Amino acid sequence: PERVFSGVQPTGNLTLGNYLGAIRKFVALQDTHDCIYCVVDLHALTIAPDPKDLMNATRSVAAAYIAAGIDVKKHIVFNQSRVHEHAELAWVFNCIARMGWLSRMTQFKEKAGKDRENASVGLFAYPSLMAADILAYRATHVPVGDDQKQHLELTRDIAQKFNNDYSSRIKELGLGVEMEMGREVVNGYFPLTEPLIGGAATRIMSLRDGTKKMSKSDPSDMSRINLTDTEDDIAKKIRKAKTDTEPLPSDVDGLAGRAEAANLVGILAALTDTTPEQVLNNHGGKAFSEFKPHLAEVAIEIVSPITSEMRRLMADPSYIDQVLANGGERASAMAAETLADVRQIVGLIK
Ligand code: AQP
Repeated sequence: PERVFSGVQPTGNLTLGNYLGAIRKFVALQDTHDCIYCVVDLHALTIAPDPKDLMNATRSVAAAYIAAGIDVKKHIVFNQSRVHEHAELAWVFNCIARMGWLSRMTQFKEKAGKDRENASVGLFAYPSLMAADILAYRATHVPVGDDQKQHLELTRDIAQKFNNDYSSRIKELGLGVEMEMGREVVNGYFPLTEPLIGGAATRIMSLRDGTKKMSKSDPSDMSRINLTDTEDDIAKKIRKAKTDTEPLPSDVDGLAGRAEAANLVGILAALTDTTPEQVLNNHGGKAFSEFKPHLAEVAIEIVSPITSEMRRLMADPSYIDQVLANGGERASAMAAETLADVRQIVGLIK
């Protein structure tokens, strides 16, 4: 069966990038898949957040999931730290993953900066924990933005090495299925998870710099649209978004070398579930002074109902806490089965 897992870090205000690149896709997958959506609070510890901010941000991501339309009865929503199996499996994976693999992760290089010696071990080992999040549920598909592609490849590498290293043990215990791993056929326990990266919103860029990802941790609030922004904030940020002075081109080839223009076109395409081609069919030739108010109107129409529902849910977080507790119980039951198998496979007595 196809099983979807994904997560968002509670590390600040969610952006339109997180919504279009991830949460909107989470919602779309609900009808066809069994879905598990996590608020990855253990991952957020890598930036040493203030404890109260972390708790608040954790509830806020859960509120965004619910407000965006995730059905918490049918699917599972919970916070990562509740299910101790994530941390346990991450340790096993730390012993599978190689230093070289993790050293090549561009997110680590970016976030650690120049002072590598001073980066936390947690930041370095982040992708092992992410692999554990996914594989604790033996998820087959993970909807993410383009920036997470490399981490997903690492998840596959970890699954593949685990399956190879323990192939005969997995067979002996009758816990695996035959899988093709490179040129060999082995008895695999973990699936090779597929990323789901697609649509117009794989990478929403900063409103101030079309070459940088829109990110919750960007120091400039004008660089992003937050899911908590007011309608006026959204209109202002789009009005002030950096652009060039040319009108919009009539086809996508004309967007080459125009990163900011391409970004605004991509945002409208993602918001309206169309393509940049279709956006340019309708808006090609228009000046930004005409295009931006339209984009703002559409963004407000989609974001505002989510913002107000998030605000309503956050006013009394008891419902959110109940959702997280209930989701945590259901997730625990599933992850516990995986860990029982893994303990047997690797030889840990319980
Ligand atoms: N700009 C983006 N465009 C498309 N998708 C994006 N995502 C993030 N930014 C964009 C996707 O959102 C999901 C959750 O991200 P995360 O919070 O786990 O971590 P991140 O990718 O590091 O996101 P941020 O906003 O950039 O956070 P900070 O600033 O804390 O590092 C992922 O699926 C991601 O691809």
